[in-house]
Amino acid sequence: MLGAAALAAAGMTGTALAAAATAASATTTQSARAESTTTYQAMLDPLNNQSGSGSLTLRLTGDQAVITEHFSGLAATFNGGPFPHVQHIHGGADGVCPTQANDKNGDGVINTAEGQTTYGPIQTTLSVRGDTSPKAGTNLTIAPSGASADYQRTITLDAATLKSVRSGIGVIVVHGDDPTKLPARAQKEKSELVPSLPLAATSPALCGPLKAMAGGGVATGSGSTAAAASDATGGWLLGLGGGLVIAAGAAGALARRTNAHKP
Ligand SMILES: [Cu+2]
Repeated sequence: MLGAAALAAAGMTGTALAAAATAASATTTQSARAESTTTYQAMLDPLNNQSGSGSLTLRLTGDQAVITEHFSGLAATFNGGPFPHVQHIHGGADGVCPTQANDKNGDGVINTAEGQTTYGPIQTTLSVRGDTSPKAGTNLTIAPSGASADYQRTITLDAATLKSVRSGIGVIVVHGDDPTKLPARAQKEKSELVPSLPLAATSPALCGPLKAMAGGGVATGSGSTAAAASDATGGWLLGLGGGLVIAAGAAGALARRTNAHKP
C-alpha cells in the first residue's frame, strides 16, 4: 500500500514537474522573443531633384528582418516598361544620406558611388524575390518597379547588415531617377555601376537612415537595465520623437493625396 502510494505520489510529482518545466520553457521563449524584437523605421526622402517619398519599417528578431515599405511618386516607366527601382540597406559608414556636397564630379547628380561616402556600400538588397546579397544589387529583374510600390519581405540579415542596423548606421536607398529631372549633361551619362545603363537608372532617388523606434525592444529587461538604457539614450529618444511626428505627418499627407485622387 505504502509502495503504491509512494509510486502514485512520485507519478504526480513527475507530472507536476513536467508541467512546470513546460510552462517555464514557454515563458522563457515568449520573454526572449519580446526582448529581442526591435523595430526600426526609415522615412524616405527624395534626392537628385526627384519627387516622391516613402517609409520603411524593419522588425528585427535575431537575424530575421520583417520589412514593410511603401513608396510613391518615383519615375514610372523605363524603356517602355515599369521603371525598376533597385533598393538596398547600405551601411558601414556614417549612417546618413548624402547632400549635393557629395557630388564630387559636379555633374549635378549624386551617383551611387558618391553617396557611399556617407551611407556606405550595399549590404543587403531589398529584392522582391531570390538573392538579397550585395551581388543582386543591380539586378533590375528582381527590383520593385513602377512609380509606387508596397513591399513586404522577411529577410535573413548577414552579420555586416546586422551590425549596421543595430548600431544605427543602416541607410535605406531606393534607386532609379527620372532622367528628365536631371541636368542635361547628366542625362547623357552612363551609370558608374552598370555602364550599359544610363546614370539615371542607378542613381539614388529616395534615402532614409534606419533608426530604432522608441520602445522598440529597449528597456524590457530588469529595472536597472531599463534605467541605464534610458539614461544613456535620453537625448537620442527626444530626437526620435521628432522623427515620429514627421512620420505621422507624412502618413497624413499620403492619406490626403490618396483621397484627392478618388473621383
Ligand atoms: Cu543602394
